[in-house]
Amino acid sequence: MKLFYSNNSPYARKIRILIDEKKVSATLEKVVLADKNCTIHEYNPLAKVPTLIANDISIFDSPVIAEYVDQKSGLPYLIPSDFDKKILVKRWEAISDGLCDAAVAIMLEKRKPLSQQNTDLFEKQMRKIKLSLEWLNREMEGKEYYLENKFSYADIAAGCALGYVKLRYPEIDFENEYLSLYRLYELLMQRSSFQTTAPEPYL
Ligand SMILES: N[C@@H](CCC(=O)N[C@@H](CS)C(=O)NCC(=O)O)C(=O)O
Repeated sequence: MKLFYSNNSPYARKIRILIDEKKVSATLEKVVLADKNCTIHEYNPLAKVPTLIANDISIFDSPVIAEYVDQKSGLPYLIPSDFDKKILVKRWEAISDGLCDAAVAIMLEKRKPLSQQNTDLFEKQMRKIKLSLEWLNREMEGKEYYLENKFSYADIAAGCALGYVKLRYPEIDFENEYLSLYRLYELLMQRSSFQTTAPEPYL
């Protein structure tokens, strides 16, 4: 299988971490989305990363790719097969991805000339970020990992969102405002899969 990813994409980082954690044999191809010669649209009409090529089809978006990679790579499964547990993990992924969506929306708006920027958008998206962080933090209280205190794809999804929010908003004081998330992120960053995929400033 082949994964197209870009350096700081939090959605693609989830899959890179999953591939690493599950020791999947895959080719990782970095693309630069802003590059005019980027050919990602040939594999994904939405021209987004991550995109996975496997068994002669392209697979997107990240929640679908994660299911595919986890199922095809065998034990240990990081997305539980038990339906109720799986829903817990997938809703964590939904909040985490939504957190990233809000952070990306603000970043794209900031790239516009000042006169064209929509200040209502900043407020609306920032509220989503704060409420989601509060929500995730509450759910993590008293736990080491989210699901049954065992490392799972829920932690990967939240960890990637936290990494991205920390990159874009270094001023957020996680240790004082979201202590349970702070602890989770510190724990995750001890894993080599998180260290080798950490987002880089200014990319
Ligand atoms: N829901 C998608 C989001 C993927 C996404 O938006 N990726 C960004 C990079 S962080 C992208 O490819 N943007 C290019 C574009 O929207 O044209 C997923 O989870 O895979």
